[in-house]
Amino acid sequence: MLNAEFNKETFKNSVKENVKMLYRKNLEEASQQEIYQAVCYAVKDVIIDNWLKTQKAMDEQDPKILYYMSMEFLMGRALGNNLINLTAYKQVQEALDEMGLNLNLLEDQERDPALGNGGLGRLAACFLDSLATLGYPAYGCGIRYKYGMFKQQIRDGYQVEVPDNWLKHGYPFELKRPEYAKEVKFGGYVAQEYDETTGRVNFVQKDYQSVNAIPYDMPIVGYDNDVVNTLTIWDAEAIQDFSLDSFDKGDYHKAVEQENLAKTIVEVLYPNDNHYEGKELRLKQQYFFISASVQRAVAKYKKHHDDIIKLYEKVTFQLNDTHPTVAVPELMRILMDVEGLGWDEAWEITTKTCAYTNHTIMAEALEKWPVDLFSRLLPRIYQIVEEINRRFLIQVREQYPGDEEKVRQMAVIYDGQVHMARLAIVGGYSVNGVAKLHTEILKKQTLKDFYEMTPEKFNNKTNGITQRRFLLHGNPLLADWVTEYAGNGWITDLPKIKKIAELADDTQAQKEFMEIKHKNKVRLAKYIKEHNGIDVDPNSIFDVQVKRLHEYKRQFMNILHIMYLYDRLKKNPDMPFYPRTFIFGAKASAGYERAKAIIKLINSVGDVVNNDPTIKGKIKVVFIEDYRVSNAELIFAAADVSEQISTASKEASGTGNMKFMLNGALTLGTMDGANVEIVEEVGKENAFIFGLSADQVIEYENNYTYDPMSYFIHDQDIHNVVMDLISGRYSNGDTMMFRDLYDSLLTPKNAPRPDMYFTLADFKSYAAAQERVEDKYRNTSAWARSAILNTAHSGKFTSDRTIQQYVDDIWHLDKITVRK
Ligand code: 26Q
Repeated sequence: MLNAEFNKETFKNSVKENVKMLYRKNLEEASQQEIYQAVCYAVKDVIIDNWLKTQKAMDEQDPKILYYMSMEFLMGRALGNNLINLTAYKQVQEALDEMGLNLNLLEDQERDPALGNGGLGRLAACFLDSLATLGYPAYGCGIRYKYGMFKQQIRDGYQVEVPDNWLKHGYPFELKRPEYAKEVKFGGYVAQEYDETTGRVNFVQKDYQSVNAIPYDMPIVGYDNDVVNTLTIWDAEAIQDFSLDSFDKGDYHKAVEQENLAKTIVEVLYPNDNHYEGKELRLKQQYFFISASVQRAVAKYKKHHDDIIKLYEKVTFQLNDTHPTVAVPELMRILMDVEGLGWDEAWEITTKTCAYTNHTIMAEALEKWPVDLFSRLLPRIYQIVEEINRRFLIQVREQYPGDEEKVRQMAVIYDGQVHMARLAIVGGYSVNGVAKLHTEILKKQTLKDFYEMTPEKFNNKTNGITQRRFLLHGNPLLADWVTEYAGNGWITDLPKIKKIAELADDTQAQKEFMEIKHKNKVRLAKYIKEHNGIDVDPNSIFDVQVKRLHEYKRQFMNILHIMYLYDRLKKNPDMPFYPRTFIFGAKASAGYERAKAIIKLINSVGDVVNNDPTIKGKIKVVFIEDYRVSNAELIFAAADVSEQISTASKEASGTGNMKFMLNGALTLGTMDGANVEIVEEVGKENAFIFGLSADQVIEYENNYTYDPMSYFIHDQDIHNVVMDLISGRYSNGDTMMFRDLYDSLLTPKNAPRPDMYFTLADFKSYAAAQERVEDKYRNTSAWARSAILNTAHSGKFTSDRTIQQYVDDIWHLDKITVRK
């Protein structure tokens, strides 16, 4: 471990040597980027030893291994995080100081590896951190996208997407492992060939195209325990380049096609969040990384075991949403076509190996693939899915004779489409939701029929976050303060943070806590000044909504409320008003026009409000460009108010809510997702809860009884604020600019109903909750007390707890021990 063996002088020398070796420069000549690279290689040196030791321990101890299959890993920067988990952060900071270098500035040289969209991808990253820290043997399996989540620029108030070429300078922590390459086959047809020696019929894919999947390993450093796990991400290379051989055979075209396939398949991450798009390339990506990962897992198992029948005793696959669901038929294929097992044996192994996590109940996110596309791209896999479906429907009809509605609701293949969630449920041993409320909705509504048939598969695993990145690294001042009063046990045992609850009524502690918050607000204000050119007052309330832009998350309601406040202030300049800085950060999926219109609205309102001297700077609206993991750490640390205002029932869990809470922000939110459990932990007097309940929303949706027009007609405040969308007030007189947003509330053109997300229904209760926020903030002591209690009661929301529950209830793993 770096800490134990850490020697400042050795480290300094290593950095100097690396600069010399990599760039033929000495320190004085090297750029910050070059020094950053040199520091990374010095750190990697230390990690490598533990990485090898962990590998060796796994070989010797032969434990059951988890493969966490995910299309997304939103890792964020590695340098700072690795130093934190090596418990070497402060020492390295000192060493660099002595060399006249600043660790924070060097950290800023690193591009965020952004191989994910939002919640689901970041959850995968937190899980890897917790798995390594708890010492569980696990691999993350994903895709090495050439371009990750796009970089967002705001030009003239509009979002512009810029490609994220994160590998431009090379990525110092990755390791290419060409010796573990796997071939992945697409297209062609399936021939049945009689094998005389075995007397069996073999299914052989012919005329296919294939690519070589090349794994790159990234180290996942556990906290202070010498464990280094691995995230494997797959790159694609052409299997044969323009060889004379294929040219001669007239396969020239095929060679070109395969070359293209390899290039396009890992080119870019689909920037959709909570929205399905049935693109062929997306399905290729899914099968590409799943086939490679399953092949590698089986090969690794076979190195130590000759009894493939017991695969599930040593291997388990967790499917992060339905995106990796082809793992089910792919494992069946390998067990039958490669390993020679019969259907029943293969099915028993597969259904004991695969487990599925659902992350959404939004209908538009449910993955369905047209049968023609699916069968053309994956002919053998499709045959297997057909057989899974055929056998499953026999069961359904046996259990519910004559009930064809059940078949409609449950068939894996129905109406010309393959339903991936149904395949994942049928093909696995566990189905879990990501917060209590979410799991209940799955059981009672979305997946009701499956729950009835196999209740034993269903379970809840409330999400969590890693306190190591989101407090220890992101908020060092608060981390030190907590440690001073409660010891450092919280770093690996977050519930220990509860001890600071004893300080909630202590005026001195309140003062210290608020001073730390203030310093973090100054740090963020500086970032905002540098990046937006806007001056914000650290004494104002920092009211923050950062998350992907989606209608159900209701950034629209937030900005409408700001328009309402501004209007009131204009009409009544002397009304009591506590200065507020409204901070937004959000990326909209590139093709999501309404989400983009909401970004434009936020920026337009900001332009008007921020530049209106008559309101004396009492309201500021800031849109932080390119919200991502690295600036998120600064934002959480500086927040007073955490906006978690989704339409109840729509946000499966949320995890930003937990990061804010950990950093002492008070939740302003609906009873949705994990907000319910946050309030349960901290007490509703330490949060601001408003709006329709999930049951009320679902009732409205089922009965079609919601009428936003009546709010518009009968409530003067609502009328005024909605009319301001088309008054030209925020658009230099252009009354059409926000017309679609206006229409969406009252008379939508392309939606089944108006105000799908109940913005007008919740508006007044949101405004009232905002008044309670202001009242409370005026009482500094009361606010500080609640803020301390939020941090104190965040113990449940560590991903360490989540992972331990997955281990206990689903995976049943044993810890590995890595010898010093
Ligand atoms: C599907 C098909 C084609 C293209 C893209 C997609 C796609 C990609 C990403 C569908 C959904 C997602 C992401 C979903 C997501 O992030 N869900 C969030 O998961 C979090 C972790 O469990 C929860 O906290 C959030 O509530 C949930 O919205």
